[in-house]
Amino acid sequence: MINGLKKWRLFTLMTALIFFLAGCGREEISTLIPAGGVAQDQFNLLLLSSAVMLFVIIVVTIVYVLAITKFRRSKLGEEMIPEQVEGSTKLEFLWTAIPIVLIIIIAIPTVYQTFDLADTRTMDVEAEDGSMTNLTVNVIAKLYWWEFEYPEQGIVTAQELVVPTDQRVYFNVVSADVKHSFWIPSIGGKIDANPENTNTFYLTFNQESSELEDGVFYGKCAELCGPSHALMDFKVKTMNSNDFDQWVASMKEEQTPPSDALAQTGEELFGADGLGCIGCHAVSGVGAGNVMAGPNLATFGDRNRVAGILEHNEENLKAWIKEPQDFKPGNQMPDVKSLNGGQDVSEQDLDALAAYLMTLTVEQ
Ligand code: HEC
Ligand SMILES: [Cu+2]
Repeated sequence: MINGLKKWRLFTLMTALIFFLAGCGREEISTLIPAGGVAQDQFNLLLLSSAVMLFVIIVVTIVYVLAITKFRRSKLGEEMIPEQVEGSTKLEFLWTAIPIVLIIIIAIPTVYQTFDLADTRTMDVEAEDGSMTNLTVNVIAKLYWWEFEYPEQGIVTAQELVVPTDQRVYFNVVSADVKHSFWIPSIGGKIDANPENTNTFYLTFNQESSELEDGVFYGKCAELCGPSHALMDFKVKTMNSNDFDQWVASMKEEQTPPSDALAQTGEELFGADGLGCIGCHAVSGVGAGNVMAGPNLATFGDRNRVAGILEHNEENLKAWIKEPQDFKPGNQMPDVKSLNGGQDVSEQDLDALAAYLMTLTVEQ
């Protein structure tokens, strides 16, 4: 009975584990399916150290099994005294040397890669015409969202990082408040986002995100930063350099004003004479980082999520505007009622705001 119960428990545990581990296999977010050069290097290190550790486990297990099967007292008799090997130079030498060799096998590539992956010397190398040769993105982490500034291009976006494939992209990572950490599991990282200093590293993106099921890679905050830490997600769109240049160009273009009446009403509500959302949210892609209190919404219509977490549709958008605290406790956006002087905002007005925000797009 006890035995049966134990087996049953083990079975349940293993089944639970299968479901748990099944989550590890998603292309958009798995460190085990690297989609960039840095991720590949990090993954190779992981394989190497796992192989070495597995080797140690196998050898120890074999020795252990041999010891308990071959050298049983019941087999060898009560009187048997085994050969005494205390102080054996040969053995002492072997079990000192083997671990040293194993550690060297792990250490050399690890130390090499640690320095190589942190090598940002080529970051500021300028092309003949003075423009940067490499793309640099300034990442600003905020409670609980991400801002991405492209200083060379003079544009800024939020919640969705857009980068070209097949070239190095350098990142200057800072925080505007508490400590966060920038991590794109299938591409590389993590790197701390600190308020007091800038951390710099690079990543390469090999796969276009349009090939993925969701059309985006997933990024995360990897440093416990507050009640909504687990919701501090961002997305990454990777595209070939032509498409990227196109995206940059349309970010710089002025937004075409909405043509339908509902969205026009929404634009008015959004503005300074309406609810004043514009005081925190820019709707033009041109600009610098760390200026506005809220995410730049110039590409809101192209986003994959609302606020980084909710499915991107008007229902969720309206729910977010109404009560942001319901979705991300502790976030810095006021609810719409308080922006309206404590008065409830009508469903039509929320519809109008949502319709307007959905027209904000730079992708064709
Ligand atoms: C005091 C500044 C402030 C005001 C005013 C403000 N917001 Fe926000 N808003 C924020 C902040 C901060 C966030 C990011 C919250 C987070 O994700 O942690 C945000 C997030 C959002 C998002 C999600 C952005 C995304 O990229 O998914 C939308 C949409 C939004 N706000 C719409 C509005 C609307 C509409 C109004 C006016 C009714 C408004 N906001 C007023 C600060 C503000
Ligand atoms: Cu966090």
